[in-house]
Formats: sequence, C-alpha cells, structure tokens
Amino acid sequence: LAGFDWQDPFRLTDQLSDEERMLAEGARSFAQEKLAPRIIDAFAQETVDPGIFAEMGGMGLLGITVPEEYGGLGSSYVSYGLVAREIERVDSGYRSMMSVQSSLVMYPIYAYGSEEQRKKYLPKLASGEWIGCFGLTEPDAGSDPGSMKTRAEKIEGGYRLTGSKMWISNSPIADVFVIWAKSDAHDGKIRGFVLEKGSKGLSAPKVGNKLSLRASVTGEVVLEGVEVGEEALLPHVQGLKGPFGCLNRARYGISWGALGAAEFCWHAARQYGLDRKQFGKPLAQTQLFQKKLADMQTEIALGLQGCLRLGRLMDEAKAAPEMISILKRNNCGKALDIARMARDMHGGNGISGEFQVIRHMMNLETVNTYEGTHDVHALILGRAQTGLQAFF
Ligand code: TGC
Ligand code: FAD
Repeated sequence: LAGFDWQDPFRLTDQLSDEERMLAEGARSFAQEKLAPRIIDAFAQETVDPGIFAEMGGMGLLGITVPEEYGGLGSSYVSYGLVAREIERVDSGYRSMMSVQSSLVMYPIYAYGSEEQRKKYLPKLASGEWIGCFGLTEPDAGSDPGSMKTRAEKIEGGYRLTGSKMWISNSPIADVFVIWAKSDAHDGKIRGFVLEKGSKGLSAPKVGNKLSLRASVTGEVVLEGVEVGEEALLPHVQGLKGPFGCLNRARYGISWGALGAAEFCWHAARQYGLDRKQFGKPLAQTQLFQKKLADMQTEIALGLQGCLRLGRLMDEAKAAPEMISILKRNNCGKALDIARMARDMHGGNGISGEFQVIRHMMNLETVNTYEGTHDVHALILGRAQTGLQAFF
C-alpha cells in the first residue's frame, strides 16, 4: 500500500490536470503572500482595499471560466473551485469579492448579455479595473426572491427602475450593478439590468457594524427612479432562472471555498495542539484532541472529493442544481462546525484575532446563510426527493 499524506488523504492533487495544479499553486502563493498579511488588520478595522480587485485581475483570478476573448482565462470549473479554496483559506470576505465578480457579475453578462455588453464590461471586470455587484435580495425578499418589489417601468427608449436591494456584496465600491427587477414590459417577469455608478437616482450606502465578513464591504442599492436605455437590459434571459443560473456557479465555488477556511482552522488546531502543553504533555497527545482532528480531516477530505466530482460534472455540463445544494449546504455547515471546534481547541487564545480561527468562524456564519441558507438548501433537496415543496 502507498503512504498516507495526512493533509491530502485521498490524493486530491493527483486527480488534477497540470493546468489545474498550476492555477491552484499560483492562487495559493498570491493568497498567502498578498492577502494573508493584510487580513488581521482589515478585519479588525472593517476596511476593504478596492485595489485587491486589480491584484486578483492581474493574477487572472477574475472570470476564470469566461473565454479569453473577453478577458477571462477560459479555464474549467474545477480550476475556479480550486482558486476559491485558496482565497478562502485566507478569508471568506476575499473569496466573496472574487466570486461575486466572477459568477454573479461576469457570468450573467457573458451568458445573458448582448455582444456589446460583453465587449464593454467583461475585459474591465476581468482586469479588476471595474468592480461589480449583484442585487437580488431585498429587505423583504431574502430566501424568497420571487417576492421582490423592485420594478422596471417602460419609458421611451428604456426603463425606469425603482426599489431597494439589501445585503449586496461590493455595492458601496461598485462601478457595475447587475440588478434584478420585475419588468412591466415583460408581463411582470424578472429581468436583469446592468447599471453604472453615477446614474441619477442610484446610491449604495454601506451596511456598517457587521461582525462577520468584515473584510468585504456590503451595502444597500437604492433605486430612486433610475432611468436606463434599452442597452441596459440583459436580453437573453427572463424569470428567476436568470439569477439562479448565476447562483448555481457561485454556490459551487462556495462549496470549495468553505472547505479552504475549514482547512485553515483544522491545520491551526493541529499545530496549536502540538505546541501547547498541559498536564505535562502536548494537547495533541490526548484522545479527545485527536478525535476532533480526525473528524475534521474526515469531513474535509470527503467534502473535497465531492467538490471535485461536482466540478468535473459541471465541466461536462452534467451537473444539476440539487447536486450543488448538497455540497453548498453540507460543506458550509461542516466548515462552520470545524471552525467552532478549532476555536474551542485554542482555549482562551481562540478568541484572539491573532490566532484567526474565530474570524473564520464568524465569517462562516455568513457563508452558511448567503446564497441560500442551510435550511433552504434542505428544502430544495427535500422537494427533489419527495416531489412536495415545503417552502410555503
Ligand atoms: P422555483 O419555483 O423553484 O423556480 C422558479 C424558476 O427558477 C428556476 N430555477 C432554477 N434555474 C436554474 N438553477 C436553479 N438552481 C434554479 N432553481 C429554480 C425554476 O426552474 C423556475 O423556472 P421557470 O422557467 O419554471 O419559471 O422558485 P421558488 O420561488 O419556489 O424558489 C424557491 C427557492 C427557495 C429554491 C429559491 O428561491 C432559493 O434558492 N432561495 C434562496 C435565495 C438565494 O440564494 N439568494 C441569494 C442571493 S445572492 C447572494 O447571496 C450573494 S452572496 C455572494 C458572496 O458575497 O459571495
Ligand atoms: P430569511 O429569508 O428571512 O431567513 C431567515 C431564517 O428563516 C433562515 O434561517 C432561513 O433558513 C429561514 N427560512 C426562510 N424561509 C424558510 C422556509 N420556507 N421554511 C423554513 N425556514 C425558512 N444577496 C444578494 O442579492 N447579493 C449579494 O451580493 C449578497 N451578499 C450578501 C453578503 C452578506 C454579508 C450577507 C449576510 C448576505 C448577502 N446577501 C446577498 C443576502 C443573502 O443571500 C440573504 O441574506 C439570504 O438569502 C437569506 O435571506 P434573509 O437574510 O432575508 O433571511
């Protein structure tokens, strides 16, 4: 039998192509060298450096699956997931910045946009010169986005948008706003619009005092009769399947990303247990400590194999949304359990920002909630196996 690598129990690395391995290694170096040194301070101060988008763009990490002719890398969904894992190993907020830009802004413009929209927006979003946001959630429409109130009213030569969006990642610093609204010119169906910073009636105040995801800025989007031309409408999709098509991709990336954060916590707990002695021996030499490490290793290893399988199916266009729900739900839930456990295993030091596990724990509360809460994904899976919807 072959040897055992405790960090990579099922030899995930051997299952990757050379290109995937290279991209993951590049993303890891970038994340560790450029992002890790800033995160403790950024989280403590609740500050976001918008320059991170250009740095990510320079590394080719924005729009990884978008074709090269539009500034993307034209790479696989497996590559995208591997990058999400490396960025979130540092912080879920940084991964959020990357995945909103890639899956929720570039993807809809690429998949549902006109050729003019693709050419105008995608290269600058890929380089990080422009920052994007995605407005679906509203103050009274979170898990149930179909109940949104934001309206697009037909006017001569375009549309007038009125409403408000809540909890929108990147919105206070965004140049490009992908906004979902019910359009009276299309039988009240949900349509996507691409808005630009500086439009009259458009503002994006910051949501302050977040105790989670503090290194990623979150805001509202207020639309007070914002008038746009016909060219702002995403022409090739209508209905909820528009935003959900984007969410499928972002949720898939989160499945990998959450495990990156969990791996950080697992490795930190292991090292802490090796270094810290109580009762005359390392904590890592106690049975309870080792059981916890074994549980972490097992959940992460199984979760990563699931992600790789799903990524391969996405690359073969054989993935179903329910498969994504299984992994988004389970990996976020397990990552949150692992972060909480790692916090406990650090004792008093576990609550210090210096040791970082509590930051991951607090971030993962958001990750478990956004892009469909843990329970909403259970309901999606319950519906798929019973044929009965239990949402309402
Ligand atoms: P339902 O009747 O199930 O479906 C309505 C229409 O949508 C289609 N559809 C999908 N299409 C593609 N992919 C999917 N995953 C799809 N799910 C549904 C469906 O086929 C149907 O199409 P059509 O043509 O027949 O009209 O819709 P429902 O209103 O009953 O929805 C129920 C539910 C709970 C599944 C759904 O609303 C849901 O998933 N809620 C969660 C909301 C959510 O995820 N919000 C995310 C906001 S964005 C965000 O959080 C970004 S954070 C990112 C970051 O910072 O990293
Ligand atoms: P609710 O839907 O009110 O849910 C509250 C609780 O009720 C949850 O536990 C939920 O599971 C439960 N629940 C809901 N419905 C049911 C049901 N039928 N049966 C049983 N239980 C139910 N949105 C965007 O559009 N764009 C973004 O960029 C974005 N970024 C975000 C960033 C952050 C930091 C956060 C916190 C959120 C972000 N969101 C974004 C919003 C996010 O997607 C929503 O918070 C999420 O979908 C949940 O909606 P809600 O907060 O309204 O909770």
